[in-house]
Amino acid sequence: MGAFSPGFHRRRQEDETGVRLPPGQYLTRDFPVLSAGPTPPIERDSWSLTLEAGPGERRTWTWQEFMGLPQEEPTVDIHCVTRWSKLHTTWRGVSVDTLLDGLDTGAAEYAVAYCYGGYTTNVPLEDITGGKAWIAHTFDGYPLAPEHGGPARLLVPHLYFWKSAKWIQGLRLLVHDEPGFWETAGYHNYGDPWREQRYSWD
Ligand SMILES: Nc1nc2c(c(=O)[nH]1)N[C@H]1C(S)=C(S)[C@@H](COP(=O)(O)O)O[C@H]1N2
Ligand SMILES: [Mo]
Repeated sequence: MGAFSPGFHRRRQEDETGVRLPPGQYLTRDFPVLSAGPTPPIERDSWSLTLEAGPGERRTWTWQEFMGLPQEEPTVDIHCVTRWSKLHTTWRGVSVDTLLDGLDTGAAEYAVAYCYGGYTTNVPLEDITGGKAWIAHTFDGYPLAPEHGGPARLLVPHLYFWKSAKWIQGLRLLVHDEPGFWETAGYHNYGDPWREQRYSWD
């Protein structure tokens, strides 16, 4: 008999409520910090969020305006490419749909999230619309900690967590795809954890 029974394997792939994990992931209860650079200091008073949808289609929200938008409280599973997953995480924030509401997105099919500190990441527009992505400012009932992207981060839980840009400053909608920081450094352009799209060759 092998050292690992099928039962053991199954317990590693599911949490106590039977939720399955994407291939190659393990469960963690803590919240690791993964940043390509230092945490940028950001005051809420000088923070703003910008949506660039094309010439003449540009919206900016101050912190107060942003917090005045309709808020949602998603509970989602998150999956980091370094193989940890965290299930049933609770957030509060504004749906990207709310930011785009009434805006003419024209021929745009892609988006780049750009951040205080310079990080960028690209996502197809359809992956951040239709209730699939938020600009989150609260985690587990508390204001999002600076090392986790506070004041606010993008949350795109159905893709690997590097797509969830911390310290988000804006979203730029594009007609052509424009790979971001990790995507130009060998990570997969799309990053679906269920298809294990970790690196560009996956
Ligand atoms: N601005 C910015 N956002 C970022 C990163 C970064 O370095 N800078 N790292 C990404 C990566 S690789 C991961 S796994 C997650 C980590 O988020 P966490 O530190 O809150 O766990 O943030 C993503 N968002
Ligand atoms: Mo990551």
